[in-house]
Amino acid sequence: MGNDKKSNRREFLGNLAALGSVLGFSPFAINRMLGSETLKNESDGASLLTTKATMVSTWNHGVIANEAGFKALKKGGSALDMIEEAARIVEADADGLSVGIGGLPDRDGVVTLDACCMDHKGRAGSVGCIEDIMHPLSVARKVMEETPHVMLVGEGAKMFAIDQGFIPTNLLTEKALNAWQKWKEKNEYNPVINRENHDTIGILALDNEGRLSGGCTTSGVSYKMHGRVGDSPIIGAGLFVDGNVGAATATGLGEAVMRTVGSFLVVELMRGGLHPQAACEQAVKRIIDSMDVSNLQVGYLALDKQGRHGAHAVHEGFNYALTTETSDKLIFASNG
Ligand code: SD4
Repeated sequence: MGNDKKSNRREFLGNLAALGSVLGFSPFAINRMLGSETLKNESDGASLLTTKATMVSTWNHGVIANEAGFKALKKGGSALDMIEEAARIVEADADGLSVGIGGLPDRDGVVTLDACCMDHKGRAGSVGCIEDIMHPLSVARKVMEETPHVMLVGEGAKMFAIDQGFIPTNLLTEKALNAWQKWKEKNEYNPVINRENHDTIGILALDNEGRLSGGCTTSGVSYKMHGRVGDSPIIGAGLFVDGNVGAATATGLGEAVMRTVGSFLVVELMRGGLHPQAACEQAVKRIIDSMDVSNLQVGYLALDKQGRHGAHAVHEGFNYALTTETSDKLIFASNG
């Protein structure tokens, strides 16, 4: 009975929202007219209002990632499926010296990967410093869905992946091996973060039901110390999603992001009412105000529940791909 009442009310609000949209009101205006309660689905954080699917992903490889994500959506996938498919295409690209196979190794010549994902219900999964597994974000999703834990690391993460049917693969390509050997000639311990370094992909997606999800997958900073874990698999640092507010992801020097719990900060600023763009700017400012940034880059990317996005970086050079059902763009983020 109670459920009937709830679903009648939902149907009523849904119809009202549809009417509002026919009359040309923006989703934001419709939400305001219906009261803030309608921004939330009481049970799982999904929107009651019809939303247009939107995806944003970091760097140039965001373009192919978003394309894969939208393919998953068209096959009936959720925002989380969009994230996973987007990650897999980039992780499987052996040519890119970054994510998944082909990623540059640590200073000992070992490729170790970090990844995580989070959905609109606030469920999260993560793997840190995993070796020999090409699709760490898919393993992170398994951690989220098949275990009572959030994070598995190192050998335990690899064993879990193998248990789940992932096939161990040599991730060190000849190209990455050559690059590492060249780096070893000088053997300077200085983990490299270029301003246009593409070590990571952070992906945020909103599906047509208003569900938000996010993912982040990386080989981490090149030539890092063996065992080093960056921000990318740390919930709240490299990624944070609140299904009722918005999602954010980070790229750049993980240590700076972890020290300021960057993605959580961006989402909390959106919760306080900031537009995703202003939220990213504030989070970057927090870094600039608290450390020497002359030698580090950090970029934030955010997407809110209304489908609005924003991005901002410490220095110029950070770009991201924005895809909706009708457009596809590669955009340079503001900086400073
Ligand atoms: C890390 N944040 O491991 C990652 C690296 C990165 O673009 O994003 N590079 O610190």
